[in-house]
Amino acid sequence: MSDEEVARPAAPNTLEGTQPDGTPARGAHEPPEKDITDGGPDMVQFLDGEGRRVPVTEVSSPYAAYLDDLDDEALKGMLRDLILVRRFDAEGFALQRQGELGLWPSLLGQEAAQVGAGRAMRPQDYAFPGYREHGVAWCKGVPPENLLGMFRGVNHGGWDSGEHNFHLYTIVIGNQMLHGVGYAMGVQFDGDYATGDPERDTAVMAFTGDGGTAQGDYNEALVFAAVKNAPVVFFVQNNHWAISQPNDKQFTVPPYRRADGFGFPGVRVDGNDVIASYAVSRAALERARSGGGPTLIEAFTYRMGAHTTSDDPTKYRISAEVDIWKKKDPIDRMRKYLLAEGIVDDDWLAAVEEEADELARRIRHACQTMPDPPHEEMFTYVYAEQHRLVEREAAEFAAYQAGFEDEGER
Ligand SMILES: Cc1ncc(C[n+]2csc(CCOP(=O)(O)OP(=O)(O)O)c2C)c(N)n1
Repeated sequence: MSDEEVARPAAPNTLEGTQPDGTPARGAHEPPEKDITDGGPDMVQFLDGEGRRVPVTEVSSPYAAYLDDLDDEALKGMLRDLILVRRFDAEGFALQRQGELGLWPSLLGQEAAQVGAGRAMRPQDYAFPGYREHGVAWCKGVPPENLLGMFRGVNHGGWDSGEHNFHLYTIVIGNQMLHGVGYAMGVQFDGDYATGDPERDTAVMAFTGDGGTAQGDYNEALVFAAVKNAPVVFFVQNNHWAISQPNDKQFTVPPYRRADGFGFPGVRVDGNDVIASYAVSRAALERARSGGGPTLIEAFTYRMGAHTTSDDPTKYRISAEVDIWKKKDPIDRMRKYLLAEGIVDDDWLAAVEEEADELARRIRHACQTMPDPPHEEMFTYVYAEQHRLVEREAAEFAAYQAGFEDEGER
């Protein structure tokens, strides 16, 4: 041990040394105090951590029929989605580290929850994301490179929400739940639900994290959805942390059970099991489209990386917890399942890896060559129509810029 190490005082965080009250802290490699990796008997699951089909239970049986719709091509498509989305996300992270993006919120570990939900949606169904829903965006057909613009600071969103039925990312926690319910009520006013026409009937899916469930907006949205019987599915990705705040700082009753108090069903699904996420989402979306009203889905999952590239989870999270979740990896389990069933083989997997490399190259190039927008453009899309305040601000900004031109002439 070097002199420097001997002289170093115990770190004042809870991972080593002592806690603020003087008691010894838990070591980084001790097991978590309580097992947050077990979703309990209410959780719908079809594939275990090893990629084996688990027997259908009373809890999972209402959803099992939806798996019949998944032929080999659909299953392969889901695994391909998982692999490509993970690769896209890793490239976003790398681009941030290389100074090409200001920030990146990684979805590492949450791919299955999102791909399952995204694949269950029909083209006319509308998604309202937070800022981490890259997998849903992928399934809704948003070009992945377009997700980078806002994080690069060159636009306010980067895609046409109406074209993909995928709203712009929302940074204000929980706010998108209100947007989603508002849109769902619009669907009701237009009569675009419960007609029996599969091309017309529409549902909305609004996504948030566990932290979002503590927000006022979230709770207001659920009240409105319930009393209006709106065609909306609330999809909570319980990734166990809201930045540094664990679940027990956010609720005393888990999100899926709180749905009961609002007056609609809540279901907990294994968010690392893509086919379970798909089946539960299909059921909830069909219920919404046919006039049955809202459902809350809690996808029990884990944020494997940092909250964003600005965060350092080693300051508040013990690594033993992460190690347990690594064994529940959503891609490993789907890969094992499809290999064991003979639905994919090594050649197929190698081809998808090659496709992932190509995707990474494409988005890197797109990111680095994104043009800087004219400054005036920041005023262009604030409101759908002309707005006096925005016009005044734009004029003030133009005058400010013109001041620099004068300076250059002197
Ligand atoms: C209204 C509001 N309050 C606080 C923040 C700061 N903030 C950004 S992310 C975050 C935690 C969100 O956690 P969670 O909802 O679990 O989503 P996750 O990022 O884990 O997916 C907070 C508090 C914010 N963006 N908006």
